Amino acid sequence: MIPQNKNDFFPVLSIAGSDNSGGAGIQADIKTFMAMGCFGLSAVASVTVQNPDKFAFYEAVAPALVYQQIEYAVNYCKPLAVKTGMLATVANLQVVAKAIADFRLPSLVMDPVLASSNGEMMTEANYVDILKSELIGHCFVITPNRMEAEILSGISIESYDDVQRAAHIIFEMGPKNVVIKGGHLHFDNENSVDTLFTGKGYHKYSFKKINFKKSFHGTGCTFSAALCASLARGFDIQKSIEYAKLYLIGAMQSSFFPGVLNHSA
Ligand code: PXL
Repeated sequence: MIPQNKNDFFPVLSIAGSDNSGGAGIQADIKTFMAMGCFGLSAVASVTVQNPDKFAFYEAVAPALVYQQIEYAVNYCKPLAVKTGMLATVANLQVVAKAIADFRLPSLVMDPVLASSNGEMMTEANYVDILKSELIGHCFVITPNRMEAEILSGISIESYDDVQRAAHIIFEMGPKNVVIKGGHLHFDNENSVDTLFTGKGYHKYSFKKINFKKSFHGTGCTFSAALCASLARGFDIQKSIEYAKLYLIGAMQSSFFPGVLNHSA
């Protein structure tokens, strides 16, 4: 067991899918954790075959194997924060909820991953229902994009008021905080606006939009991993969102290949 009394050692755990093309999923998480000074542990919940242009195939990892990966990781080194990404099946949602309760895992950041930006729906039919009934209540923060917020809340998001309504509806499902990411929202032509709802109030994070030749793969994974890393390092939810967004913007601005985030800027 790695000792936990050092104030410069920040273990974090990602339970997510593998992206063989390196930009999203667990690969993005580990790169982000490392760049933000954290030690990345992982449990692979699904394996995808894809590149940024085409999502070809995925297979879920067996639930017992997901549980054991978590068990062996956290028994070795207790994470200060945990992130979930593409869990892929209802059985994996359930086993992750069980592991979170069994091992009392702290500061859960859930990227709900209901669809990938390269087009494929990646989940089973009742995935959303089970996510709502079994996992969302464990979350310290959930980070849906526009489409995911629409699916979770059941409302369509056409205005900024709708963003706030959706955040409120999702909050009622039990997470301590909701962040609706602004990447797919186009009410403001100048800025990309992320919205946090804490139950007490709304906070807007407005950053000037930057136009890139090619859109980036893995921005959602990177944002939630950076948020997880900031929480592990002891920042509160508001500062952690700000740092996560700044990290993502830095990785976009320093990109040296179109569409590929640079984690070593
Ligand atoms: O960005 C969502 C996402 C999450 N996890 C994996 C992915 C993707 C998108 O491609 O491949 C493994």
